[in-house]
Amino acid sequence: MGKEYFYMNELNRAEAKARILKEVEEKLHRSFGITFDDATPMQLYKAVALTVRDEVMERWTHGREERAEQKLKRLYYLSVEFLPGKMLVNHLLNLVEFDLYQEALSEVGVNLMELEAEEPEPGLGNGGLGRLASCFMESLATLQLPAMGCSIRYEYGLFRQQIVDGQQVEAPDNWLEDGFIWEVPDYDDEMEIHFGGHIIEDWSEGYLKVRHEDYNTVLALPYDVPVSGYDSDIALSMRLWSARSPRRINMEQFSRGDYIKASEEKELAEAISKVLYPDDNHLEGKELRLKQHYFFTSATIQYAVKDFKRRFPELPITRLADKIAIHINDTHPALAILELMRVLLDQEGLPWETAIAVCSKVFAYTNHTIMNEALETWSEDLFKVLLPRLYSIVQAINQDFCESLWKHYPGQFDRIAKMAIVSYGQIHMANLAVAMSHAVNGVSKLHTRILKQDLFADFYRIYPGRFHAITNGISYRRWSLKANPGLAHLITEAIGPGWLRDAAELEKLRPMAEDGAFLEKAAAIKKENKVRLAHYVEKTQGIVLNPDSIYDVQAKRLHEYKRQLLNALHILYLYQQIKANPEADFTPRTFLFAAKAAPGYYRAKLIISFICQVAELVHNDPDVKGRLKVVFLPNYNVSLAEVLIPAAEVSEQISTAGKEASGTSNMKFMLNGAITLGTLDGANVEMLDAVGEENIIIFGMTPEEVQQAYRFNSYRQGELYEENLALRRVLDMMVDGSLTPANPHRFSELYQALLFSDNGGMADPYFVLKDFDAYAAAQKKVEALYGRPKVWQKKSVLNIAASGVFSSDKTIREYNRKVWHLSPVESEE
Ligand code: T68
Repeated sequence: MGKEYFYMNELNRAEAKARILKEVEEKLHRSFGITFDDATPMQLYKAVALTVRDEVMERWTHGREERAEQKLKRLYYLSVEFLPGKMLVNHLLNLVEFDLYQEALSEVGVNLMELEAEEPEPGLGNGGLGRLASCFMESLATLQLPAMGCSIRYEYGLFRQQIVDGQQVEAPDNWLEDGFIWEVPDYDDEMEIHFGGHIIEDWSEGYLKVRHEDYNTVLALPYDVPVSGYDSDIALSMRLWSARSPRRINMEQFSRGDYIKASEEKELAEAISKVLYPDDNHLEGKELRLKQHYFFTSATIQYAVKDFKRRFPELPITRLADKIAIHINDTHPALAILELMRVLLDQEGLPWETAIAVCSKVFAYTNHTIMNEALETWSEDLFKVLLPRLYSIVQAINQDFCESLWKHYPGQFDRIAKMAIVSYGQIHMANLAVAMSHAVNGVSKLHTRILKQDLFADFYRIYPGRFHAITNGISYRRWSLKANPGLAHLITEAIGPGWLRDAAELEKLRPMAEDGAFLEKAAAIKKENKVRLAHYVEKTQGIVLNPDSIYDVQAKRLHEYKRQLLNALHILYLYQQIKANPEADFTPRTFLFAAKAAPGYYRAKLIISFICQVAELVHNDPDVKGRLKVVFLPNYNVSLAEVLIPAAEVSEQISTAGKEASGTSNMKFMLNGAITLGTLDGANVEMLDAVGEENIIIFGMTPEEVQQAYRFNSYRQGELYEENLALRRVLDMMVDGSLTPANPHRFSELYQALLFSDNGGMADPYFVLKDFDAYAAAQKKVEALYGRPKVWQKKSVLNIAASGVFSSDKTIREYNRKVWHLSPVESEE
């Protein structure tokens, strides 16, 4: 089966539909011993998913066979996080069979979209970084580039967020509870991972032989999840490693009645893949986390070498880089570099220099952040106990590297210490990754400039050719075809289906911005999406939204630098305006927030509470009724994003300039026709270039101004408070009991942090106060523009038309051209 259905006549279509139903019925029968009529929604979902899986499997096998046959180079994309979202509908869209399945199932009273609600969503990531990895996998599959995504099969994904009494409460995400249809374990590729113990250096034969002894073994069992591409002949794998103990249970202890001890070892081993760390843009040096990183990188490296040898028995291991590329998504998988060194030295017996040369040709590294607290370092003490062999390797690499630096920067001890891989008792993973990769990239032009001028400036001076700017992209079919089918159909109707293969064709929509009938249709679709979201909010929160108000959305992780607080303070400002002048005209506005805070990030959680209290205040005030609404939507994840983003009219991208490496939700909102209200940060800058300044609302400090303010310590927060009456009134509301009369001090910490420096840290380091006026003025522009619906619509369509440059297909082509050099799987016609 496949795309031929596109061109089917009615008779064939009827046959195909009957065949689908028959297959689903058989699955119900065989898997559950049940018929259509008696099946529960979960059983039905599974039966349909199994039917679809058969088709995806065909492409999976085909891809594997062709890659072997054509002897192609393969990419391993290592990422400690993936956020693939639900899969059933996406596979069907990629197979170009969605309509057929939908029609077939509706004939028996089953709604395909509702069926997907039964599918667990794998929340194996925190935010942008994990979602990017999944967008990349889908584009790799679409472009038929041989690749495998590698990560951890966390038994518990990112926590489920509930809001209880205006506060975030975390619940475990037991996503595997009812089984996961799409995963397939591969027992043949189980790997042994060694922790702890000690190493013995043996020079008895005239050269160094290293033995690792007394280690603990954990087994890594891979589960493969297929990734389909749009109209692609192949499917790729996301390989998720799961930890198992080699010893099931200690029978001796068990028979002595020591039940707890008997299973302790097993539980300790299995703890490694138990749960995803819930921090984004922040890293704590926890032992379990280091174990996770080594666990999946070691398993992947061992598998990659095994696969190379199986596929290319004729090639020496020194040719590894001709046949594999390894990409490390941020530094979390950077241990892979040391692990490959270990394998090349200790197992393959390569000399040191040769091993270094092979490694440096294999690895490439993407940096996703310049935030200091997110830069990964490990204490030497922890590292040497847990990974003794890797420790001796990293020391030796560091020594060679520092010697080579000495030639470039003679006598400059401070500079060399800053660039060193091991210094002051810490191992600096970013320095390791830059030193040992042949390519390093930032995720937007601005971010890459900052890497070159600031974070990695000393490296850039020595290795200018190693650095690349490769702007992030999105799997735009999921974010249109799946999330916003109405808009996708309208686009296809206007410019044909070519845009689904080549996002650049979205440019053809430009003339439509002058076409009144088209604008009306686009507006009607936006309205439908707003109504769809309103239904969702009413059903899940019991809150009624007004679909005629402006939907203004900020959906992303909660972090101070992303400045959800600026948005909330501005809402208080609007509130005060209404209160001061209740009879004045006011464009009704709905502010929607969705954000998870890391459970240990106290201030981020306080900001969530603050937003919830602002929502309460507005909700309970009769003067405000019908004009202002604030909603905090709990548990932001891929599925919620698919409902929220298509309904947005204003996209809030308001991070402090220079802090957001790229952002990717900004691109999704743009594709769905929202107008961006943003700072000159990350990819916003490139969105401005693509769409033109009249079609985006940019405000606030420039990255240079932010830099200057830090450098010269010239930010005077107190003066702003004294001089700006409107701002002062808003800030005072944080502490005068307006929000929480019973506990007026509830938010004083937030207030204090904006106005007073603390422990040497500067007050308001993200310039919320400084940008407040500019933000309020920009919001005024939004309101004025919304009052001219035709003009708004036109800008909205121009945003959609310009969003094609942010397709992850384009990003992946760029990575391939600059970094990986893979050839696609050729399919015979
Ligand atoms: C994000 N980073 C960037 N990190 O913040 C965002 N951190 O600007 C960018 O668009 C995106 O990456 C993709 O490039 C993250 O999402 C994390 O989630 C993370 C996870 C673990 C540890 C540290």
